[in-house]
Amino acid sequence: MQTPAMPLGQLASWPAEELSLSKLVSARRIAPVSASAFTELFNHVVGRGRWLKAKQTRPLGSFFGRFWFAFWLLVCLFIYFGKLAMWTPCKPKLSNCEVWWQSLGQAGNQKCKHWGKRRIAFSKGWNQQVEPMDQKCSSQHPRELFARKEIGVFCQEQPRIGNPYLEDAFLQDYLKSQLPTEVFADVRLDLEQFGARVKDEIDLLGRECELNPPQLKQFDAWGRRVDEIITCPAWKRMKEISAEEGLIAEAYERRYSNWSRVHQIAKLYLFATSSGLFSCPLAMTDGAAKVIESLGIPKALKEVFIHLTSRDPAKFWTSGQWMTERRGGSDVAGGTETVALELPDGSYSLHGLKWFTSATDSDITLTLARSMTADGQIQQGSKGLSLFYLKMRDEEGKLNGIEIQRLKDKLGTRQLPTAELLLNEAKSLKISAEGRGVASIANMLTITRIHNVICAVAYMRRVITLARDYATKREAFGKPLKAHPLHMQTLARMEVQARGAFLLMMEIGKLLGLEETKKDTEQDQHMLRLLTPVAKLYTGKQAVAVTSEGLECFGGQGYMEDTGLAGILRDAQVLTIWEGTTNILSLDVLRSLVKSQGKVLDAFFSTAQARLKVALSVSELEISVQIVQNALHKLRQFTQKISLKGEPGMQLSARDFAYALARIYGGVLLLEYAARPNASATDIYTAQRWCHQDMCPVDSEDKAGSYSTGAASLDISLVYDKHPVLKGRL
Ligand code: MFK
Repeated sequence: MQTPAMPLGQLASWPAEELSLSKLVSARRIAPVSASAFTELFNHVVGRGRWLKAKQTRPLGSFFGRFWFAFWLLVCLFIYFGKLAMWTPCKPKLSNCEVWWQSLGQAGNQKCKHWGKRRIAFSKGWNQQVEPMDQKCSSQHPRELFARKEIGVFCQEQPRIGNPYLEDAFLQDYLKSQLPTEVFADVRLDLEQFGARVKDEIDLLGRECELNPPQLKQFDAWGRRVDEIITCPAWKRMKEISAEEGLIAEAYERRYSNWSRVHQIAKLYLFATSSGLFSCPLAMTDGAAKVIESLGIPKALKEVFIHLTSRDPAKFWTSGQWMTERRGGSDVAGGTETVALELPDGSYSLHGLKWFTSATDSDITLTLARSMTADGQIQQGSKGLSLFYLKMRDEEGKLNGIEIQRLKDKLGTRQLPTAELLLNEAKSLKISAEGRGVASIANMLTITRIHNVICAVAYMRRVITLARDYATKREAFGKPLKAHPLHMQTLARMEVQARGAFLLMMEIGKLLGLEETKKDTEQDQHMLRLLTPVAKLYTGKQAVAVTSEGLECFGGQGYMEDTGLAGILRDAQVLTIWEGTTNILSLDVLRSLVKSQGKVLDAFFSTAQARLKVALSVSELEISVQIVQNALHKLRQFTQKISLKGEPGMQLSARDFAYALARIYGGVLLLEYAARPNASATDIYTAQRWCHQDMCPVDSEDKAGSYSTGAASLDISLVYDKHPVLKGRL
């Protein structure tokens, strides 16, 4: 029901005690008020207000009264806008990318405002230090604290990365202790500058790659088949940066002789997790350059080699490595169906379907195919495979007899174009001897497996860096996470794994550098052959374990995509399958044993024993050295025993055997490192902690009967236990 309009004049007759703001407002609402009428009201209030009436004569009262009215008006406005400010959501209006990664020191300067009891309290931006809000708010009324319940007032400061070189004390100390002084001076400077670039530029580009995955445009607007892989500008920029920084060139220029590989690996290690997966095409580019170099850089490939190892972004090429077909990527010899028909000019035309091809936007690729003889014959098996080189596009930019069927929909590595390709008259060059395809591409596999190790160690380092930073910012149960011993124990265990893996990675880098500068011994060659698959399989698995543990350190935030954390685990998962699964790599360890007639293992035992002697001089390391020596002894005994059982027994123990090699050699390297003259207490602690794992799982599993006669059939029974259909097929 509408209240009858009240003439404003009537108000003048009201006693001052009965006048209130609400009444005035109500009067303003119900009666049409002109400007003059409001002036009349204003005069009435200031003229007849209780306070004024008591204290002032009318002319003077009019002046103070106006002042008083203006004052209260201002207060009302202040309260009104203050409340509005409090309701302003503290959720940054930035893209996911900006919120998480740009705010790692650059953007996301959003304010969370809070109306305190006596003053407006501002929490700081996402990229600034936030004081504990609960202390500030403790005196506030709960209604005010959560006036917008879905937001509240608390914003957790996110973890951040700094210059990855400067933040990695272990890397710095390692390089200082290993590199010749003058090399270290150069390398240190380069890595520090590169680390700054990773922090300020590359990391943001990497995040952009993640948020803008590649797309396939198969047809143009007029129906023409174009098969264009559209990548984001950040991905293209990564290619330029890779050239500018000499991420491949460094290894082939060899300006630091055998130490160039260590330098390159350190740089790739800093690059990998921020690279938006550009680490993948770089791995294959390095592998292709290695294959061409190991072939003596044939005349036909000289230009290609120059492009692959160029520091000029305009000239730099990347390479793919196509090995996987529909029948699978492990059994390459059994699964490769692609055929190569020789053309009159001596080149080849390839026909087949490549099921997974990574970084398909690369400039060139190396791939396997079976040469077809003039009478249409092809040889099956490994001996029928040869290695071919081809360019992706011709001079006009047209695809070289290649149709891109689709881009793969992957769990992780979404930044990276992975495609399924149909080769239909793809013009190529045979670059291996006939039937030596697998042996020739093995050079590429060695390099890409080493890159896999680099990425694995880098992922461990990244998640630890973020988690340890977060532990200083996140509070639970009244104190920061870093003050909770159990949380710190978890991080310390991750750190031990990362350090052991790091030393394995660098050891391989040293051996590779020696091999490439012909400074290696026969023992070094055996160690490189053995340690490459060992480190690849072990670090790949550890990367998944450590990144998974690392995500847990962020609670639910670690599971969120927009934090950028979940992607680390998704991406790390590929490291166990790229370049061979754990089991395939375990079998490769056995292959190296068989091919070398046990010499790789002899090299392993003698190198390990010799390096352990250094650590014996440090009393705090004595027990750990004994543990490793015992493990070596058990491993030797096991090897002798299992070799009598022949192939099946060896296969069953292959994975545990490889794990034993990784744990033992990781222990050897950590102990030796902790025994150097200027080692720190944490170096010693790391070595001790590492050696408390099961150092020889192949021995424990053997004692548990895992390789006994009948173990394999028991495994089958367990896996298919009472299965309604499959059990009957066994
Ligand atoms: C971030 C970094 C990541 C990098 C990104 C790259 C993305 C690209 C993704 C991929 O392309 S994944 C492809 C993954 N596929 C593989 O890694 C292959 C896995 N399968 C194997 O490794 C098999 O064991 C293998 C293909 C090697 C088996 O083939 P065969 O023909 O049955 O092997 P065989 O007959 O034992 O060996 C043939 C020759 O190669 C022998 O030489 P000889 O003829 O002189 O005796 C072997 O000694 C030699 N060979 C095999 N593996 C070797 C090797 N030589 C040196 N090192 C090795 N690892």
